[in-house]
Amino acid sequence: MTSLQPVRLRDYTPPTHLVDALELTFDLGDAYTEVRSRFRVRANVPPGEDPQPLRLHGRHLELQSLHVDGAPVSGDAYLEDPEGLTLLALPAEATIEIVTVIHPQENTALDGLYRSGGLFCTQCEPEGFRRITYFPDRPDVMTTYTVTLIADPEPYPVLLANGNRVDHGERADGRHWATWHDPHPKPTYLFALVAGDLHLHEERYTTRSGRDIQLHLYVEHANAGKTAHAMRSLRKAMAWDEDTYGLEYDLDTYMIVAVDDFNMGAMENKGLNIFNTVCVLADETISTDGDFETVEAVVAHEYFHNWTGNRVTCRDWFQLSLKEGLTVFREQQFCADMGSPAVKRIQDTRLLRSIQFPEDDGPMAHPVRPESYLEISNFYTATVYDKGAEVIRMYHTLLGEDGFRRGMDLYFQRHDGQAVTCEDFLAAMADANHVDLDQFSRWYTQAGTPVVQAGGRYDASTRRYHLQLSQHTPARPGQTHALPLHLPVRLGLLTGDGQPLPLRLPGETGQAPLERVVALRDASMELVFEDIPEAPVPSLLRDFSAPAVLDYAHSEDELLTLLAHDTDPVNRWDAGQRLLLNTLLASVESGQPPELSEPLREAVHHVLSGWRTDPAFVAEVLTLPSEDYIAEQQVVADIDGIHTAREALRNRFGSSFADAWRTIHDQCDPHAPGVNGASARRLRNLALSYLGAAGPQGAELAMRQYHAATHMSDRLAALEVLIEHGGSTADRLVAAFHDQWRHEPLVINKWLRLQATATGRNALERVRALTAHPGFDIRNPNRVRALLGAFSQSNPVGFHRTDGAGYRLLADYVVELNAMNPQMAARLVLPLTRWRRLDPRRAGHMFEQLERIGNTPKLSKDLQEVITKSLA
Ligand code: 0A1
Ligand code: ZN
Repeated sequence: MTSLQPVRLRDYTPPTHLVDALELTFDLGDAYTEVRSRFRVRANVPPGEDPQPLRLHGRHLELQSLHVDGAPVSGDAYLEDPEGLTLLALPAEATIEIVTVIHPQENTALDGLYRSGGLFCTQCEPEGFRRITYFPDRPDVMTTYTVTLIADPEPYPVLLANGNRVDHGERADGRHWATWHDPHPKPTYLFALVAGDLHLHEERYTTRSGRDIQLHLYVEHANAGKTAHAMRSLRKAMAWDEDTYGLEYDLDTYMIVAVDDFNMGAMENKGLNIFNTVCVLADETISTDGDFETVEAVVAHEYFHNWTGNRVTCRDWFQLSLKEGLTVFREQQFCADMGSPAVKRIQDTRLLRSIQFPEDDGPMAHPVRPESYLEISNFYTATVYDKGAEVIRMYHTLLGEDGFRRGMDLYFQRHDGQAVTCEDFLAAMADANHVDLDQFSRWYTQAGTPVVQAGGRYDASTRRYHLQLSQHTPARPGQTHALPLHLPVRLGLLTGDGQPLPLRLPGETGQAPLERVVALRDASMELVFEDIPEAPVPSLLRDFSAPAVLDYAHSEDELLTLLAHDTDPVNRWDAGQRLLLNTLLASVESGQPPELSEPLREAVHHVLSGWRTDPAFVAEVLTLPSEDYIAEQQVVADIDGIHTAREALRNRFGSSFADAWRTIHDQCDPHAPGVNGASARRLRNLALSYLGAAGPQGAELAMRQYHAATHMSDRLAALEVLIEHGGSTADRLVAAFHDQWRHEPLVINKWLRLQATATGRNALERVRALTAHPGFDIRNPNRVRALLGAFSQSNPVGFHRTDGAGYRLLADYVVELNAMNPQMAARLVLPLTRWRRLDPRRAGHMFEQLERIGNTPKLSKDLQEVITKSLA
């Protein structure tokens, strides 16, 4: 590997030139596309100073012509290199005209202008625009766009770009064209175009101030019947943002286009959102409840970006979390309001612990605002997105609902139309509330998961409870000594039988609150609570009030009290998870089957008896911690021991509570409308999976459910049980399932995933065989994620085979994708980077594959960065 120079935050300099307006013309052809661009630049220097050279980024472009102020530019007036052009001697103001030729048909990286099915579409975030034409491709250069598309009308009747369509027509040669104008200045990464033959689902929406907006959702004709849920979600998101933040949409048309080849979930291009089909299409025959939730969340997320991302954007890519953390937080708030806030918060917590904590503990660890990168595409991570959202949530927790809103209002007031930094956001929050948040800024600059250590001492003679809280953040690569964070700890105290205690601090009079948010700012602090009648049970970091690990030695009794009585649903769930985790870890360590203590058994019965009140919450509490999460608790993961222990506990759960599971399966109504139906199916399918683990009757029940199912959630849950426990009939069902759904790519994704995650001795052979199946396509990211992503991330026993064959298989595809789609390759390789957490034999096999990938000729920057960091 050659050594490349990273891009560093500290080297940031403002743009040398500003662009006033950009006109683009795309002549979209079968063999190639010609891109004409014309823009006016102004040197961004104080009057009297000489303009600097102008850097135009560009990759894989064929330059046809280059004019400045109408005259061709001679070869010695610019420098050309593989990453772009530098114009050396420009006047202070100039008009630049460039013609390039590109080949979207050959663009397998799905970055820039490319083809998906019969469509032309684009993906420009973060640096795809430079694959379209030469331009300052950086988010702090913003301008208005006028875009003309020219294409054959028959294959491409629909021609779309950002903003409003201002003109269209036909040409003498039979081709047609459309011109779009976006009045909002934007950075390149928000540019988009689409051309193709698409079905349009059209509705109208009236904003709170009375503006009439056209909502246009475009899909391929075959998917015409699957757009209702996304459209409904969009309307809800628009109304929610008006109600919650007073934010309205700002163009006349809001467009969404679904494409099946997409590296990520969706993209918030101004007025023209491009979505992965997975995040738009939904109906009950092909989608699970989880899919419906994903569509609602992603549609809302992209819509919310219109203000947090587009109206106020990022100065540079180090500030990515400025828009992503904030938008994920807004999405979380929205989803909580649309469904169950408790269940949503539990899911967020689980995601952070199972994905982000390991990332922060591994070789790719980085702060929410990274300091350097080789390839920015590698930083669309759980840290930037989800820990970033937790950082925003902590402002909300510390400042309260109204204080947070004041900060948001000031942020928009100050920065609408600008490209800004995380400091600007923090300053708006601080200034609007007249508070000092300087220390809080460490959340942006320090990597690693902080540990909050707690210890309590009760003094019966003074009736005081002393709570000691301390924090430390372990060393991370490049960060030996972390400083204390400004960390909100939401807490309460319970009596032994579960009554909440008033939290009176020394000197306080009047009614004491039952819950407090304490700001832990030093390395340690002591809190004293008065009038405490008995040694209390502390409930700490309620609602997961900071993205931290809590280290407090709760006894089993204390956890049982919290599970049964805590007023905070996240800590009730967490107490249950800790009890199960302790049971599982004890079994892994002893090699003995897991023992359910009598009090734990009773507690589970008690939880189960409440299933009618909140089935989805009960399902969360009674879902066992994942194998990965259990492994995270060990220094060296015992892959097989964990699987054995967890399977044994599943079996025990199934048999010990069989009556309750059967009652639930009988009485939960999977046909109830709306969220109630989804919650019912959730719990009912958990019941089915436990019954399946307990014995053959479960498999029979699954068979009946499979044939009776009208909802994909129920069909898939049954098939999953049958694959694990149904013997040879499962093979026939799997084949029949494929035949039934072969024309629905979204269902084929599920079909691949189901087989990739099924355990059993021949998992690897099955996955290998599926790579040759016509339903699999290495060029399609959804298929790659469904088969290879799922196998490597969700089938620990299969993937971590001791002979290293799982690692070899993954590495084979990483190497193949290196040339084809570097972004996908760099994501797919991640499971191999965790070698330090495995036993020497497995670690050795992983290391070998990393080295092998590292030696691949023409290794992409994306992979170089991941491989170098993980071998270091
Ligand atoms: N900004 C989008 C995510 C996204 C990022 C990169 C992409 O291509 C490399 C595509 C989409 C979001 O947060 O929704
Ligand atoms: Zn986003």
